Amino acid sequence: MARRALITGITGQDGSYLAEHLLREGYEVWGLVRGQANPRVSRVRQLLQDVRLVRGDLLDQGSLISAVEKVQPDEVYNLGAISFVPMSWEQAELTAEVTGMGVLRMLEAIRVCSGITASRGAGSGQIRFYQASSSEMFGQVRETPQNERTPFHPRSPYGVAKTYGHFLTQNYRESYGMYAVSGILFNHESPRRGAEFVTRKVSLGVARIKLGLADELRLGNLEARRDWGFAGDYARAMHMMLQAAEPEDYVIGTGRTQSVRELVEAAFGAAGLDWERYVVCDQALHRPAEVDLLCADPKKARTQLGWEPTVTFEELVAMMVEADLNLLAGGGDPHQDSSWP
Ligand code: NAP
Ligand code: G4F
Repeated sequence: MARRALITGITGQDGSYLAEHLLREGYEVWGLVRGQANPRVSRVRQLLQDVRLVRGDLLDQGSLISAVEKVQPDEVYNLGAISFVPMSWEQAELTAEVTGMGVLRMLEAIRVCSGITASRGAGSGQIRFYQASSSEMFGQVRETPQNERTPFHPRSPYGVAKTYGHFLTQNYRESYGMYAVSGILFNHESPRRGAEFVTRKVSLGVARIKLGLADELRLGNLEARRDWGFAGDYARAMHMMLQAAEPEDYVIGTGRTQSVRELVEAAFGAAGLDWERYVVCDQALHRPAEVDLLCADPKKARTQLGWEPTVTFEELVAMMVEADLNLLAGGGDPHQDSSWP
């Protein structure tokens, strides 16, 4: 019988790549979707026709219990979150509820449905749980590069909520013997990335300027550095983590770091444009507290899981610029578009 996976955040970037990967691996894939008329669900229905959908919300404990009871998954991937860092200052409480408390509700749903208590721990054949932890937990970094033992110093309500979810996942593993792991993933991007994140904002900006649809691109802090990889590679890592004999946490990243300025240079360069003619620095886009430098040490994932990234930073930027040139030249709308590449 096919193994069954339940994914929260199926309408997001990572949910789509993970669902594709698991379908290729022969899984029966279920996606949790929220709302009574969520417009992003049509995107999932078009791209991922073999994915089954179940209604539920990370804010609603009962709905998660019902979803786990209905799907009877072998693996649960908790990707659902308020994931845009600036929004976490504007809606800090909602971020804590979805991105932080949502992890507790999902773990509780698994625990209750599996009949696990402190005295009767999880046995073999239990549901395996993956939590989408983030390099934002490192925040004001204590060392570079960052590995699984680097202390956390989150710099946003989002980072704090992720840190709660991370420690809670570890705690359920230790308290109940559950197979619960966190992937500490560094920034990963693709042509399916939300338009609010800097890589996609830049690739869309470049495409608009190249096609004569805009004449400037307003950005915030150009000096921040990130370790950017391709989302498809990172979805593969999530699955690999849940196949390991022992439940452990892993850092996933490329080990290279680039500044936003270097990203901009590469993206405009890919379209044959000089960025300095178009980019406007806007103080209003700076954050109350910035994460200045992220750079992964993914050695553990490489040696224990055999995971390697396959797409370089330069290839990723070129892929995103090309995809957005094609999208906009074809009259597509990145905010409405229901056909993902
Ligand atoms: P994304 O594109 O922003 O997707 C977020 C998903 O969360 C969407 O499917 C959204 O569904 C869902 N969601 C929001 N509120 C929810 C709720 N109340 N109940 C259930 N689902 C809800 O994010 P992503 O880039 O794919 O990232 C996936 C996960 O990895 C997130 O947890 C993110 O924080 C984490 N992460 C991402 C990165 C990265 O670089 N991409 C790095 C580290 C960690 P709707 O369509 O219903 O809004
Ligand atoms: O693309 P970003 O918004 O991503 P950020 O804040 O690093 O968070 C992403 O990666 C995390 C993993 O480390 C995830 F956990 C999280 O869910 C999300 O996927 O911003 C990247 C950098 C920041 O330093 C920001 O200040 O780009 C800088 N930046 C400069 N101008 C900008 C802009 N960011 C955005 N979004 N928009 C700008 O105009």
